[in-house]
Formats: sequence, C-alpha cells, structure tokens
Amino acid sequence: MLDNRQIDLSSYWMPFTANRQFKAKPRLFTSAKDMHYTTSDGRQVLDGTAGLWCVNAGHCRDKIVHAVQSKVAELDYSPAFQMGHPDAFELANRLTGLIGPEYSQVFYTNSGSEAVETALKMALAYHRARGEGQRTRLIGRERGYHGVGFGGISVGGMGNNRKAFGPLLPGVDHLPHTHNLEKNAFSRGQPEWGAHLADELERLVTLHDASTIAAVIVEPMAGSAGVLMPPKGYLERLRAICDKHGFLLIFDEVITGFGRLGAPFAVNYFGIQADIVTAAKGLTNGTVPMGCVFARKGIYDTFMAGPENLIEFFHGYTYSGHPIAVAASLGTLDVYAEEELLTRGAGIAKHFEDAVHTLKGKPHVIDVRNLGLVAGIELAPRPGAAGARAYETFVKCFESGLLIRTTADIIALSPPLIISKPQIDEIVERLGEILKTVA
Ligand code: PXG
Repeated sequence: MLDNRQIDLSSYWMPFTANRQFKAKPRLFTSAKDMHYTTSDGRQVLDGTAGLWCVNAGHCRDKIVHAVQSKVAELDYSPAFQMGHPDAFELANRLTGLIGPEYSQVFYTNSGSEAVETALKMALAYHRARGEGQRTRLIGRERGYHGVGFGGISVGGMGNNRKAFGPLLPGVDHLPHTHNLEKNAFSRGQPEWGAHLADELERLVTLHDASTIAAVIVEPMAGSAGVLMPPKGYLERLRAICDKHGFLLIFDEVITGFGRLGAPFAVNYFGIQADIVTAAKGLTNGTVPMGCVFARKGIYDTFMAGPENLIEFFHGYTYSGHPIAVAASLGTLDVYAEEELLTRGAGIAKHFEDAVHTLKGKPHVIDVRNLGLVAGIELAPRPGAAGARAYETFVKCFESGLLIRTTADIIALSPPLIISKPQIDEIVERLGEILKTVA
C-alpha cells in the first residue's frame, strides 16, 4: 500500500488530464490482473474500459508477460531500416491471416496516432505513384478521432483537439457526423436513421472535384468522441462513393480492431472492405506500445513498380517492428486464438446490450447505445457546465471500484473481452446506483 501524499507528482505533465485537479486528488493504479486493477491504497477496481480500449484479453496475462520477458533477454533491439528479425515477418503473416485475404501487407508503427499518419501518407504517395499526384485532399469527419499527430487532428473532428494548434494540414474537409438523438436515441445496435449522411461526400466532390481527393478516413464506429454508431447502410454508401470516384477508404480501427465488435476487425463485422486499415491498442493487449497499418495488395504492388534498389516508401520509425512489441503481439494473438476472444463478443453482445439498456430511465440518461462490447451512455449536461456530470460519475465510480471512461457527458463502456456475464451486470448495476447519487 502506498500513501499518495508521499509521491511527488509535480514533474509529470500528464496527457489529456486536468493536471492540477488530478494532482490535488490523484488516482493511481499499482497493479492489475485479468478484469481488475489494484489502486495505490489497495482497492480492487473492475475494469469497464479495458484500460483505454486496449487490454482486450484482460490484464497481465501469463503468456504475454512471458513472451515479453523472454524476448527482452534475447533480442532487445534490431534496426528497423534495411534490417529485420524473423518474428516481425511471422507477426505480419499472422495479422494478415486474421483480418482476411483482402489485405496483403502490414506496416508497423508505435501507436494509433502514428498508424494514422502512416495511412494518410501511404494514401497520398499511392496516388502519386499511380501518376495522380494531384489527388492530395483528405476527407475526415466531424467528431472523428484519429490520434494527435498533425495529420490526425486535421482529418479529426473534435474541436478541443484542434483549436490551439494553428492552421493544421491544408486541403482537408469533413463529412458531417452521424449522431442524432432525436432520430436515434436508445437504438440497439446500428441506428436506422442516417445512411443518407454518406451522400454528403458527393457534395464535397462537387465542391472540390473528385480529381483532387485522395482518401476518406473514418472510424467505422467512432469511439473517443462518445461512441457514435454507423447508421445502417452508411458505411456501404461511403464505400460505393469512394469506388465511384477512385478515393481510398481508410478505416481507423484503433478501437474496433481485435474483437471489440465481436469479429476480429470492423471490416469483418460489417463485411465492408476498406483500402487501408489502421490498428493499435489491442494489437499488443496494451502491453507494449505498437500500432500497424494494413494495406490492400494493389496498394503495395503500386509502390513496388520502380527499380528494386530504391526505397519505395520513404517512411518509418526507429521502433517499427520493435522486437519486444512484436513479442507482446505474438503472445497476445496466441491468447486471442486459444480463448477465441476475437469472436467472443458476438456471443455475449446480447447480454451486454440488454444489461446496458436497463440504464434507460435512470437519472440524467438521455441515450443508451451499443454495438458488440461497446456502449455509450449519454447524460444530459448540467446547465452551464458541460462534462461536469459525467466527470462526477467517473470519480464516484472509481471510488466505488469501477473504471469507466467519459467524454463530455458521454460514458463509454468497453470492457476486456474476457468479461463474464455477472461482471457485466455488476458494471451496469453499480453505474445505475451511482447515477442516482449524481447531481
Ligand atoms: N485512432 C483512433 C480511432 C483512436 O481511438 C487513436 C487513433 C490514437 O491512438 P494513440 O495510440 O496514438 O493514442 C485512437 C486513440 C478515449 C480514448 O477515452 C481513446 C483513444 C486514446 C485515449 C483515450 O476515448 N484512442
């Protein structure tokens, strides 16, 4: 047990955190196992969010721990450029096997943000390699989250993530988001209303001309901005419009990848293929930072056209395919396979759905939405204090032994895929009780 007051919190500038508020009353985890964290004061906290949407197999799984431990003593680092190590190739083959035959290549990064930057650069360079270098425009979506690089915040659509950082990338435009409580509140699964919002892409074509547009990037299900589900037919229409005009469609699967919806990836769940897919988080079960980008074979082949001694894609990171991250991912894929976790969500999604929808009618709840093992519970904002109600709920949940995640006044639930039905019920009951105490 630790006394938080004895830890000097001053030097760490914490990310996406109200630093002064946090340091006045810190929340610290010191260990974790399976579905639970242990706090510095020795309390158990049920993990309702898989860390930050990443610990899909649950915490400190033996196989992953051992994979990392043995690799770090064997090959600490191997240069990423013009050199390789066997595991990186094995992992790429296993990953393409998981996502399906549409995708032949995997490019390694160290985070979701870097996966997004890589995907955007890949799309631009692809069009240039095909002799269509005038296609430079990137289309994102309002309320999209694509990490924190300049490319990612440019195509992203969350105002707070953009407003302090200047003009961002030029030549970017945005589709409207699909969230509409009047039409879709308390939908179970994909909402009925909103497929037509994909047609806004045609409006952007009229404005900019198709010949200037390189790619469209969306999260198949938007996570960070508050769990926004794709309306029925919406993704299909986006795909069709991209095909019609020759745009690459990029799915940012940093959250939806690795079983979150009950299939390995959203491309499998929806049966809609993107041209480029980004992933991270569940790739290593959150154990070691790592991201990746999947590319369709045709994209890779386009790059492979020049002289063989030339570097085809001038892009990469010192730690692309880092041996420890690769080891963590191989161990993670083993656990996913042995316990069939990447499809387990499909079997318990109905129980999860029924459970979370019992929150309808609880104080402040204006919407409950769900897909796979994700739920969004939207609260009415406190007048003049957006986000305060959800923040109070988050703190009270933590103090009572439950980890949830909030964005503005939306609560996101995304538990590890190993969760039991009684644990689902425990999350929902506890949250319901706490909402009764929130002002
Ligand atoms: N794309 C998507 C769709 C994401 O959700 C990133 C890119 C960036 O990944 P990195 O690894 O660079 O953080 C993300 C990250 C939340 C939350 O609470 C979500 C993310 C990160 C932190 C918090 O919703 N998603």
